[in-house]
Amino acid sequence: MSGTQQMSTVMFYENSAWKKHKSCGTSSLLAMTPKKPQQWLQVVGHAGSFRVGDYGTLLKRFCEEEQQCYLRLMEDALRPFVPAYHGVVQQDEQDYNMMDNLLTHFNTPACIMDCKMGSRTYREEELLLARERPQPRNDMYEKMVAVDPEAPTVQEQAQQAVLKTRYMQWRESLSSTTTLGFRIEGFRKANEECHTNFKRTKSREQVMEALNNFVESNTHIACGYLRRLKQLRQVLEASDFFRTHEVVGSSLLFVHDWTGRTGVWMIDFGKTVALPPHLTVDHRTPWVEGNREDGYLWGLDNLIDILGNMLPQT
Ligand code: I3P
Repeated sequence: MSGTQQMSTVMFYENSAWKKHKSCGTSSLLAMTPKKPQQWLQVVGHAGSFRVGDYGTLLKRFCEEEQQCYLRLMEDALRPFVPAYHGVVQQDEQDYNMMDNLLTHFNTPACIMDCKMGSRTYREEELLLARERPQPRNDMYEKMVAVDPEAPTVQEQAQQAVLKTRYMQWRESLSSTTTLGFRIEGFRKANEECHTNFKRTKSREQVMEALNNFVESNTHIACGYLRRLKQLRQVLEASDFFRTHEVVGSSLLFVHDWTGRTGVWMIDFGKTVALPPHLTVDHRTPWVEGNREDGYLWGLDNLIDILGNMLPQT
């Protein structure tokens, strides 16, 4: 089901030329190999968004929305479930948000997985913008036809371009985002194999197969993840931050190593915004335009359920 990519396609070196510069994109699943500080690996997300910081920190290209989230999260019950935030630093005239490198306490090679949470991966304001000022994109059209040549409409074929929101919705419905409220973006296993071909991983069975592959059918690891996810759910349900924010495009980063140590953290808050004061969301109610629901907890419920079903039933 999932394809295997060579690491050379996703490995970056600190001094290599960065191909893409974005000020506010989400980027995930990045790891630094501690024994080789110059060597980076990034399995999914925007290339060029990260740098190694000093003292076990990670520098992520500055994004004000993300900074605001981290500042609030440092004061919230969710603090143990996000990387510690250390402020803004500048390198080569570029600002970065500095945070803990979550892999510091794991043995190498650590196994890492990125799950994008929620039933929606674009903000409501992006929809409004697409209506007011449509900007069809050829790169997204190309990505779409590479997966399914039949997917574009006649008009999109004529334009050789699709709107970003249309592309994002198509990605959601192709994967488990729409059916389960989360999707696997990619993972790296202990043997350094990277799996990133999950665009069509949609059913519970397919997701379970991929998760099993990631944990290599190790019930101790699966159990560790399950425990941590249940703790996270409890804290999310009590968190002021969570109650008052639309959490879109955010991921859960899973890490384990050969000792059996496991951890899960919330990362990527570039598209997470505070709700207007009169509005609250429960993160489980289905989204209709205007209600700002993101399906985050619905996705977490499903993830917990699937992981639980991978363990021997008692
Ligand atoms: C990308 C993915 C990213 C999105 C990016 C998409 O698609 O949806 O989440 O960035 O948009 O291209 P894919 O995974 O199929 O490659 P944002 O979450 O920051 O919107 P972009 O090309 O505008 O960066």
